[in-house]
Amino acid sequence: MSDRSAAIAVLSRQRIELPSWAFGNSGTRFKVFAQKGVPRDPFEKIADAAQVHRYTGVAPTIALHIPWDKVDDYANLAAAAKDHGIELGTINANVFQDDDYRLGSLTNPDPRIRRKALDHLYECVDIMDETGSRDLKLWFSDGTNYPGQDSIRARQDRLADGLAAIYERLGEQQRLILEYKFFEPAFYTTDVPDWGTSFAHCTQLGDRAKVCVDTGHHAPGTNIEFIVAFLLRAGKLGAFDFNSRFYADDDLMVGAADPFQLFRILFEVRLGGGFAEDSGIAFMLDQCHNIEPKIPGQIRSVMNVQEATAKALLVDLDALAAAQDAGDVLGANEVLMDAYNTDVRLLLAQLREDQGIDPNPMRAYAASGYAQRVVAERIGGQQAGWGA
Ligand code: LRH
Ligand code: MN
Repeated sequence: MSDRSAAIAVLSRQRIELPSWAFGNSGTRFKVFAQKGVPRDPFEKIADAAQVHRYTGVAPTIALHIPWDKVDDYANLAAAAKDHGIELGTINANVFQDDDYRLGSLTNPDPRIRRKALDHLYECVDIMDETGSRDLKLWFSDGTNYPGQDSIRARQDRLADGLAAIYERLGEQQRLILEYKFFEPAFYTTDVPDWGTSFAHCTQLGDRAKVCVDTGHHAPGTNIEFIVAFLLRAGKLGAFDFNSRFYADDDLMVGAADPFQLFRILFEVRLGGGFAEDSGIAFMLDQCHNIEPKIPGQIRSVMNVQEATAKALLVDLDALAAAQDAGDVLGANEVLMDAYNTDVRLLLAQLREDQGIDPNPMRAYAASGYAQRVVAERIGGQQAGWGA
């Protein structure tokens, strides 16, 4: 099978999960800009996510964030998603927006606060039981701002105890995905600051604990594809939160700031067997469209992942291995750059036609009139947002 037909096989079964919060208003500490037509509840977020799947064909699930997407009946929400042709995906816990978590959640010196945080995580697993979701994604804003504020070691002990308790609660088919981030909102220590800390905790917990690589959560200059290669080799890569950044956790569209980095990351995913149907890796977007329209922003982001994936799949592995074995440094680099410099947009347009969808998703969505319709319909009510 040529690289091209193998690439088309992988691309046709690619699945990219969308973040519900990308459809709500978002911003920075300076301003959260409200946009007309933004969803007011999880049902409208699902309707918008379904538009992205309708025009890309590869985004059939939406990740929820609790309590941002809290509803009385999650089975009803799952049914609404099905009516829109998509499904509910990863459940994201939120122990970073309550005054009680000022000094931490699972790592808080106060056992009463640790208990409160754990109860929220238990509630999230209850929700997974209702939605049929496989993954509980945990990101902890926990950390300190000043040296001496708390014991780094004691906080790790508390974290390990809390993670062990929630891991114990998971069902056979359920997984815990532990996300790391090197700083913010804490500015001295962060309790899960890097892949090594997440990897160590996940290894201690067991097989159903995996690491989440958020591409915006590394110190500048970090070689993320090395981390991906290492975690794949160890069988501990569980998920990606795709986005891009020029400076910090900018949460910009994936591939927008550094398309070459995204290509290098996805090439390591290919080499590590991450595109196999049973790899179990969740490819998710985690972005905020602070100033740009949100649904087209998600469509463009999905297309950026498709394009980087296609280029990674077109690398001539035999030629690369031959050059590497021969110590031909420039030859090996050229093989990779040839694939990266390949224009794959025609291949993807053809794939979409074969899937029975418009070859140009951005143009098709713009022509659908959906954006104008929701602006006209969604009058009043409380627009969704981070509510930070
Ligand atoms: C933290 C994070 C995490 C989510 C949040 C929306 O920065 O990446 O994945 O919970 O963004
Ligand atoms: Mn994230």
